[in-house]
Amino acid sequence: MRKGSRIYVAGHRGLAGSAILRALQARGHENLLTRGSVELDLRQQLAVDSFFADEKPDFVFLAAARVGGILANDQFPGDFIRENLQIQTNVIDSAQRHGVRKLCFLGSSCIYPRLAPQPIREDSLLTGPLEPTNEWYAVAKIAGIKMCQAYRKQYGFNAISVMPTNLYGPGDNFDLQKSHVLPALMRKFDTAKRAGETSVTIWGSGTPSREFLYVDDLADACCFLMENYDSPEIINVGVGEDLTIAELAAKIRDIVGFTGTIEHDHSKPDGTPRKLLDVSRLQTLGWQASTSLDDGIRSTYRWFCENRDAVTS
Ligand code: GFB
Repeated sequence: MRKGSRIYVAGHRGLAGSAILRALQARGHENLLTRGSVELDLRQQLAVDSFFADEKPDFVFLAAARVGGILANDQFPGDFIRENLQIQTNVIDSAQRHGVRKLCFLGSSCIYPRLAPQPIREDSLLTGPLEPTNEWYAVAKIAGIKMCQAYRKQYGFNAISVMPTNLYGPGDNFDLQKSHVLPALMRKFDTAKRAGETSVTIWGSGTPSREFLYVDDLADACCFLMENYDSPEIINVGVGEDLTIAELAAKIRDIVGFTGTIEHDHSKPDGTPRKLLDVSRLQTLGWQASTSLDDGIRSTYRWFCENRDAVTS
């Protein structure tokens, strides 16, 4: 990517897309293309195709997706499978037909089998049953990976697929029903501290483990891979270590400064017991995450406090 290359970030208002946009701007890229969802509905094939025909981007980061936490995935399976299939099919197909030089597709660690050996290597894909709470989203993302591979094979289209672990950071979704665990717990502890409450309830048993990647590290990895990786094989992006939800809750509680107790709502799902990514392929290429979980949570909490009214209304 040259400084003047035309680079389209699909999903630039989302958690991952906004971080990729920041990373590109910080690297001095000046010819960045973005469209909000009102201006360009990526679920509409004709609209997407005329956008690519008119704007002719050179590079595409496909970070647009319908995403959500464990409950949203479980409650809206039809929306998750349909919208993700629509968005990625339209963007990948139009990108190939209108001469995009390279596309980076963002997947998710939930594409791997529920009980994949840990840490999860890239070759675990399609070796076993998926986690039921998010299989609809996972199947859509697997279709996106396969479409990138098929378009490379048939048309020589340079599309790479990047599999991030659970992301968090500034710009996350803090809706208590739809969000992922980290922003949800941050909001719950912050609300309880400010209201003087004595306990906070978290979902499930607290025993599942998750790995968390700060979103600016993901954006850095995506730029690095756009520059340095040309392969049909998927590649994991993570930090290489995980912790239980109970440990995460205790950490966020301490950073937020809540002093009460933590209760469990066992009627809510635990989801997959563990999903730690094997990041050795990415490390061999020369990239590793640089933000510790403590620093990442602190900076996300600062952002949350500055934007509390907007993100909790
Ligand atoms: O982050 P999360 O919603 O999604 O939940 P997944 C992770 C774990 O945190 C689960 C627990 O065991 C939840 O039960 N948890 C505890 C909570 N308290 C809360 C809470 O207040 N809110 C939420 N959301 N969780 C998602 C997939 O799975 O991960 C997506 O559904 C995607 O498809 C994403 O892949 C990265 O890690 O279980």
